[in-house]
Amino acid sequence: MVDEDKDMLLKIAADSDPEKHDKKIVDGLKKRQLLALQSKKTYRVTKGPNYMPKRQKLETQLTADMLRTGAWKDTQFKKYNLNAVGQVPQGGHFHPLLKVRAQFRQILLEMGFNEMPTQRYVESSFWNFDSLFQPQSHPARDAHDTFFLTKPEQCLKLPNDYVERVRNTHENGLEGSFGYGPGWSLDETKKNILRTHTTAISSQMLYKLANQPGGFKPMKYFSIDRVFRNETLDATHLAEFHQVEGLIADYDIGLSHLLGIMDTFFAKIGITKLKYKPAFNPYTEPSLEIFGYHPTLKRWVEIGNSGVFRPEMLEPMGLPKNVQVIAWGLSLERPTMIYYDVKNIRELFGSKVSIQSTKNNPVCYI
Ligand code: FB9
Repeated sequence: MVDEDKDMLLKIAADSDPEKHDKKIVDGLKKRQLLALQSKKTYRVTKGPNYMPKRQKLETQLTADMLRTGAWKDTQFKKYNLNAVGQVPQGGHFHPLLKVRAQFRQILLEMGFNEMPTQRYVESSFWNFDSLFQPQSHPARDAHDTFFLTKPEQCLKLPNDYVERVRNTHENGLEGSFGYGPGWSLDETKKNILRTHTTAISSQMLYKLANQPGGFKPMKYFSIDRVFRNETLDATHLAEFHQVEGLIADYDIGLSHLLGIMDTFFAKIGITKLKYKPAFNPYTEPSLEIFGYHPTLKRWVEIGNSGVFRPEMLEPMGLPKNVQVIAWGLSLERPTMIYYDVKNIRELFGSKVSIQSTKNNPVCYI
């Protein structure tokens, strides 16, 4: 090694920073292995902003006591970790009623029925009873069976010309029927109630169908929603239940079409053996109670009610005389209790239902 190299090596070593010197000279010395570079990292520890002589537990909850006493001012809180992964939810469970409602809705949609807008629980007595030709003296209209509202006690508006036709039909009937005689009350018809059946909506939909631009067109409707009855509560009855209702409005249809559509619907929910028993509804004639032989219960079960809407209901709406409407109804709770082997309806629906897991549903409801 010549003196010049020695001098340069001593300068570089003294600076301990080769980048202060000519890169070509440094690379030449490295290449001749006269110079080996080593990097050294050093740290200097100083007190940070959160330095404290003693480890202090950081609080994660701001409590009412801290706020009340002012202790929050001297409390160190842990910073939010907004990147933390949340707890994995333990999973929830659709309520059995909602699962059966979804199944029934799918069946009816596939059968070509259109869902009615039923998201309103309060109806006037007019739409719930009078438009269905249910007499104002009918016991079902009594406070023992129906929930009446006090505020607002009366509905605000009704289609006056239609109301007049309904009044006339209630008092005088149509040709071939006598009606219920004089005394029909406008005050009574305007009383607000919690609807006792979804047929109150069916009636409004049929009225709209009769008076739509272009006139009547055949339609199939369904609804699945809550209805309210002032019932005596027991293991199978609450003051409310979910009614499932289907109806078909078309030219020249009747009882045979009704039997056919019910055969199809009930077969799809697992009941293929049906029997019918003549019954009475104020708004349908003929009316039929429906019985089905349940394959696992191995017995006949009452599964619903049905009928052909009366002309005294349809004609005042303005429907053409050769249009008939057939309809049937059942509840959601009964089939659900059977499907899920629920003995007491209070286990299924109402304020006492546990949202914890049950023997049928190992996870809680959502
Ligand atoms: O749901 C009822 N029973 C039922 C239905 C399905 C079922 O499925 C089996 C597992 C496969 C099992 C049972 N019922 C109707 C019959 C009885 O439970 C009855 O005691 C209770 N009824 C309710 C009303 O009670 C005050 C169920 C509810 C009911 C009754 C009639 C209608 C709707 C719901 C109707 C109607 C109607 C009639 C004509 C035109 C339009 C609608």
